[in-house]
Amino acid sequence: MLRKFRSAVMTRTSDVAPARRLVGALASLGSSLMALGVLTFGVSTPVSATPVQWDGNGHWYELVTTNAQGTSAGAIAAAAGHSYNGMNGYLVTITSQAEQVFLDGQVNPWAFVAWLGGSDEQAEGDWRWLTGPEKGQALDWTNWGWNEPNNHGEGHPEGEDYILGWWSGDKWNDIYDNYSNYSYIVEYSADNVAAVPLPAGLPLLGGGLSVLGLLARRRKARRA
Ligand SMILES: [Ca+2]
Ligand SMILES: [Ca+2]
Repeated sequence: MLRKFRSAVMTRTSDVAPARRLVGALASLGSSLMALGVLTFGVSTPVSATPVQWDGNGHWYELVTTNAQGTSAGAIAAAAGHSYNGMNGYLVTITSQAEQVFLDGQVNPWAFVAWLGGSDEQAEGDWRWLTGPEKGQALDWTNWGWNEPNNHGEGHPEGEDYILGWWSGDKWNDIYDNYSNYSYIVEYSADNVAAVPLPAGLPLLGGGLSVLGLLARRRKARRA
């Protein structure tokens, strides 16, 4: 069955590849993966594998698969909603061959087509990471498939400004934002923590001091 699913992934030839065709394979694959203890929920809801840590950078990675069609923007938001061991999640950034190889072997060995956190939405051909500690940085290392990125965008005049990994083998393809895809990978890094909020009492304290100051000024004004 794994071979059948991988073959469905590998035989796609165009940028408007039939994602729906993959859903059947995905659904049947889900039960097998659960039987293997890989996935933790049924495929009718988002499923995710247990996060796995890579020795190369200490980050953790989690494959999330859902039967709801998701855009790149949706995947970025969804990934940001994940947390693990106190770390906030972000849509994965793959910045080296070693990271790609780890993900291929340990996180997404089934080669689910999955959103990555890069884009050239600001300037065509200027690929940048939108997520994680690398946010705003150029993609120094890439893993584009043959003839990609091609900004093909058939039927999408806005072109192709986002990235799907494992499009062909483990290779990347640029694609339009609202392409319907079913999987993404969440990365967790201690470098990606939320801004430390003000202690809850401070705004109240500040407000209270302002009120006291106002009352004092009023008292003075009455005395004058
Ligand atoms: Ca990364
Ligand atoms: Ca493309």
